[in-house]
Amino acid sequence: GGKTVMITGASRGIGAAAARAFAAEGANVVLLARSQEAIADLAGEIGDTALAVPCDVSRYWEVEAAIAAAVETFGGLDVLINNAGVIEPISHLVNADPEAWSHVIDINLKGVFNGMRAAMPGMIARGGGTIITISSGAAHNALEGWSHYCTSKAGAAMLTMCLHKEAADQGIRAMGLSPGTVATQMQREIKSSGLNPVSKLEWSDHIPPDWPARALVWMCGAEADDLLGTELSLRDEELRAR
Ligand code: NJP
Repeated sequence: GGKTVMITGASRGIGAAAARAFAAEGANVVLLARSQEAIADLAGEIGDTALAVPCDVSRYWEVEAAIAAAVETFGGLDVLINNAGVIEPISHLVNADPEAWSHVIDINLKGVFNGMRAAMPGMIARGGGTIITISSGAAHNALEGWSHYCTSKAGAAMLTMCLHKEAADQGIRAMGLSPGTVATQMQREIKSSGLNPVSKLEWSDHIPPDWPARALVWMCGAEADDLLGTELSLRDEELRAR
């Protein structure tokens, strides 16, 4: 069979588009998210080469169990896409709810660590693998009301650099993808928040989820090796202009 690709946050948006794109390339896809029904429906649509595993990436043991299920079903894991992420509640630091703030860090940053930590041993044992983490223009720009999100994405970008430093020589291909402003539920939440750093963009100017999905497929090939330890940015000039 083809290679096996695990995608976190596969219930909708960029993750669901990535699942379809990898499946179209002949890969086995392992779909993780909290919404059981959505990932089960997507797996049903893709067929026998898809496995849905309900998982909250902020819980290490759930991620480890999901990887064990992937290995049991498909024989091993070749690619991990750390895509799961949240942005709500958007709020200025002065009003931020402390519990909610750290919950975002638990998903967007600790969740990325959880995926890397759980996937690495098996990948290294079988000669290597690719771990791509979804970054953001917000990793490199301070955006009003987004302190939790910016901090989590900056940390996740650093985790990719650390992973590359420690494990490139063991065959781990670590990279980030900053997807630009993509038409997903997250952007609808941002639009309705009143604290929207890209509010000038029309919905039709947003990148379709299929673009980052196809970029992820390309990044798994040797053509992308110049990107190892760094990230690829798709059209984030809207943020950079601020
Ligand atoms: O957002 P959305 P995107 N455990 O809301 C899942 C980044 N990004 O596709 O658990 C496991 O449609 C959630 O599933 P569920 C962004 O930061 C985006 O835009 O069922 N999964 C859903 O499948 C994020 O890292 C833009 O609720 C969890 C998915 O995450 C990635 O792109 C720009 C979870 C979110 O789907 C995908 O976001 C940018 C958990 N604890 C970066 N919590 C953009 N859209 O413009 C959430 O620079 N999920």
